[in-house]
Amino acid sequence: MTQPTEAQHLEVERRILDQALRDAQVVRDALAGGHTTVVNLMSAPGSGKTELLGVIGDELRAQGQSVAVLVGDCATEHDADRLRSHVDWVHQIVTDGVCHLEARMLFPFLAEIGQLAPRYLFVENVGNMVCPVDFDLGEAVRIALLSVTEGEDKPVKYPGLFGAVDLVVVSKIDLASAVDFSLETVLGYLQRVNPGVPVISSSAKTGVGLDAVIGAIRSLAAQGSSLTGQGSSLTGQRSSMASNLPLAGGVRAASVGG
Ligand SMILES: Nc1nc2c(ncn2[C@@H]2O[C@H](COP(=O)(O)OP(=O)(O)OP(=O)(O)O)[C@@H](O)[C@H]2O)c(=O)[nH]1
Ligand SMILES: [Mg+2]
Repeated sequence: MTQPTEAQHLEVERRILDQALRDAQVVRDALAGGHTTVVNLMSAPGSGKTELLGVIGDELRAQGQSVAVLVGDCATEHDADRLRSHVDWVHQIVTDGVCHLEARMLFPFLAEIGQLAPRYLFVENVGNMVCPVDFDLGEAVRIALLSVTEGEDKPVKYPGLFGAVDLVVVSKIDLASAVDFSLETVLGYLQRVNPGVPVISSSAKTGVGLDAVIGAIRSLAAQGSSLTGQGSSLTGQRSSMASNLPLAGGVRAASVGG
């Protein structure tokens, strides 16, 4: 059997990504009427996505905003179980080993979410710093987490992810001194891959920075993002709106040192 040529391989890839774009539009169309903002959370495994969503859910609900979550993992329903008491609606998507979520995986839940019409639908992507970024889920806002224990250089090692988000949350800031974490170094690296991106350091355990994270999400949700809806391979096309967020400078200054 002959091997596919490079051109054939690229054509298959292009068709898959085109289909993924059409699928993302289905999600957008389904949720547009309910004024639901879809937020895609991406990061390495264990960087604190679920923990952060729990405290964000508590706070947004206290502010009268309804919150739904779809959470992706290769296996187990652990994260959905953890979030159940913190949000209005949650469902686990088990990908059976697939390293990212795709918009079509959201289809079975769209009717129910559409009826609920939550103010926010957070989608916790599978923990992975490479694959998720290529798949538009129909989100309006993209957030990357970087926990202090991962090392400061992740933005330059994974520019595809950190270059394609509206907001970076530096998580687990309560552990910063234990690992000699330098926020200044991270800010320098982020400046290279995503100039002007808002950066907020926070701890889901102590509550530091949470108000700022929620304020940023609300602000981005109100503005929308010009990053999304442009298709996959968003690297380098980050939103000029995000860089204009009023919080950017203040939060950076406020967050230094946790
Ligand atoms: N000290 C500290 N620990 C945290 C913080 N946030 C999360 N953790 C802990 O870090 C571990 C991983 O947190 P998760 O929220 O499960 O991380 P995740 O990104 O959802 O992980 P995956 O879903 O597996 O990708 C857990 O033991 C949390 O309790 C934080 O702000 N400070
Ligand atoms: Mg999780």
